[in-house]
Amino acid sequence: LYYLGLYVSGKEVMESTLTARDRVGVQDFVLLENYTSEAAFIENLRRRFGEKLIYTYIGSVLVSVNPYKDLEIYSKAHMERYRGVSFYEISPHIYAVSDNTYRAMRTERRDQCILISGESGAGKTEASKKILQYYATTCPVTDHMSTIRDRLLQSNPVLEAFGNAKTLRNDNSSRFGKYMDVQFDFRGAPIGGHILNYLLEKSRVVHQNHGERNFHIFYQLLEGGEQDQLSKLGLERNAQKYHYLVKGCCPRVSSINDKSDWKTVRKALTVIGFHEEEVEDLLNIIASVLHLGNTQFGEGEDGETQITTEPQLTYLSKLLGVDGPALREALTHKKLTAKGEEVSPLSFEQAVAARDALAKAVYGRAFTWLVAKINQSLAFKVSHTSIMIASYFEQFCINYCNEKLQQLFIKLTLKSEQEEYEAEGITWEPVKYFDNKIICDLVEEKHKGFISILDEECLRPGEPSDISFLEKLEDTLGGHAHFVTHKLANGKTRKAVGREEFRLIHYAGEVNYTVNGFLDKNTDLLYRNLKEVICQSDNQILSQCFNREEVTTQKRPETAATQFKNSLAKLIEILMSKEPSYVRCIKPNDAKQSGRFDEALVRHQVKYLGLMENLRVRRAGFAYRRRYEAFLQRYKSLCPGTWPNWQGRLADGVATLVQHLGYKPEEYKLGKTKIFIRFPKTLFTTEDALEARRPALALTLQTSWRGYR
Ligand code: AOV
Repeated sequence: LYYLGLYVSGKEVMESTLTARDRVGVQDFVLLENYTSEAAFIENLRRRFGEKLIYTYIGSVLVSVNPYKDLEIYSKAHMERYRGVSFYEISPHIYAVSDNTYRAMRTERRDQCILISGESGAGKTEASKKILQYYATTCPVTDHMSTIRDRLLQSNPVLEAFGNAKTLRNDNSSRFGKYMDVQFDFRGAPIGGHILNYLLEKSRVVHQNHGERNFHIFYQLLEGGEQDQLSKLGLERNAQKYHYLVKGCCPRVSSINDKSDWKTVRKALTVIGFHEEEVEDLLNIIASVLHLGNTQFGEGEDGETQITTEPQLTYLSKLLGVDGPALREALTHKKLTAKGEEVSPLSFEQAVAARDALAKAVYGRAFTWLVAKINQSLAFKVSHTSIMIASYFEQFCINYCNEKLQQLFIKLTLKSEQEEYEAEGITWEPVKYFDNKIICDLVEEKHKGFISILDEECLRPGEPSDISFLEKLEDTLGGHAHFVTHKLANGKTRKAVGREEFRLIHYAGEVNYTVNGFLDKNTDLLYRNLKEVICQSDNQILSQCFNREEVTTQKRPETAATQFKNSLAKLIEILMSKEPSYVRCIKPNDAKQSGRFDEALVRHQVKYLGLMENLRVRRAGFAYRRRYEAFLQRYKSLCPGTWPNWQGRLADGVATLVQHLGYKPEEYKLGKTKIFIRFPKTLFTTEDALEARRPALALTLQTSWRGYR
């Protein structure tokens, strides 16, 4: 009965996959006849997308296209369907990846990670939430663990409130990099978690582009906060009143309900275990950022810069828990070195910049504190096998990050292919592919790489500027095959690159970057005297975030790019120690609309996600592989010698079967546990033969369905 049941389970799937392939395409790109054709690849995606099939595999890599609407494929019943089932038996799904990863962790006892990549709005955050929900629902739990599980789930709304914002590309865009680690015990129950955050887009606190918003939490507090709470914070229930909230001219977004989101966040903070005082300190910080934004400067009688908004200053000193006069002094004067007491007055522009720097620093560090706090609540001391979920962002940094991940990805895919061939005793045929190490080196190499040059320029005495940085780049990198500026070797000008731009030729394509703002963003300067004032704060969160050590040391803080480079190196190290699975997310259109498939946009993503490269490596030798028992099980009815049950060795059974089916020697190879099929056509012919026989068989099989599993 078991066998028959398995067969039925196969049939159910195959109807929507292999035999209906003209209509819905193939469920695994390795089955594409013309696997090197990008057009065929995209056509397959488009067809499936049209049938609301948003998931497709490349071997074990899941490609996902954002449907921009709720498909009814995430119910508990769906989760059940994917439990304990292997990839090929059932249509592709994020739950299949979740489940396979989970089982691999348990059976192989190796740490796993799921790597989710794709551009902004492609569905990475949603995918990671679906994975978490899958584990939360399907993993065994006890009472204590259900607390951890709830906290894991509740950490999402909190992180999103503080770290996500409405952008042009995504109404709920994560503006920070995030890896989430879930730890499991030997029974496979989730017992802890850990979140690493990096590079929050702090500039958003003080500035937003047109059509974008600040972080959700500000609007949530103003919309949802109780009246007396707002009064205590000196806030009005009107986002329009706050300079930092209206730079993008869109405090309201139709797809977002700030008021109800506030309730969710408040509840989540409690579930995670935040004390009331901590929440209060946190809200004081949020409010102080808004007051900082409304702090204005003017000129005094002697031409000195002074604060012209007294009420703001009063609120600030109260909310930040610092001395008023000291704060006033610090907002209008600067002190650069630790030694000596020299302070000099700030110009108007400098004062504005110092104020913004303070707002960014306070918010950024409070965010880091928040993540640390969530981690404490999820902490489980002993190290255990874990599954990690990751997602990424920001233009230059993200492209560099992608470059690194692509390198790792190709390396690991090749490696695992090679290992499988070896394990199966099949000769490995080398594959040609583009190694993007040259571009990674261009960015990160010591002394002469892009980041080194940037850091050097930032720390240089004199008057470094974005333009002087660009010149330095030209001097050092000019002539590199992947770095281009407007200057041509013959003294002429290249029109496609602006005078304040440079172009990097990434493996995925060319990108022009404007050099403006690179220096500022990299140094992220906060004057010492402002730090000194905040160090004295009564606010518990701030006093933890700004410590005295920092203002007494002579050491330069690490630049943003170097920090990023280091955290990326750490990430790669973590990933190398785990068995990776991949989810590649694709955005079908820029309008956030369901049902629209913009081919040019998709083609671009297919390219820069390296999907064709991936498919080539995966398809290099054999299109398809299947374990003997599964293969035999599926097709044994096609051969009198193997039907109804093969009694001998599995390998012999498969050999008998394929001989009967007339497979030619060059079409397949038999490994130790699997059959490898070189061309999809071979498999399809066999599938069609099976289909032709199906009705008669299916009848006898219906009744056995229940006995399965
Ligand atoms: P991202 O994480 O990749 O962007 P999201 O996961 O936030 O993108 O997805 C953007 C929006 O697309 C979501 O808010 C949903 O409305 C919709 N969406 C995504 N995946 C699905 C799905 N499987 N089913 C239905 N709707 C979906 V960014 O965080 O910007 O890089 O920084």
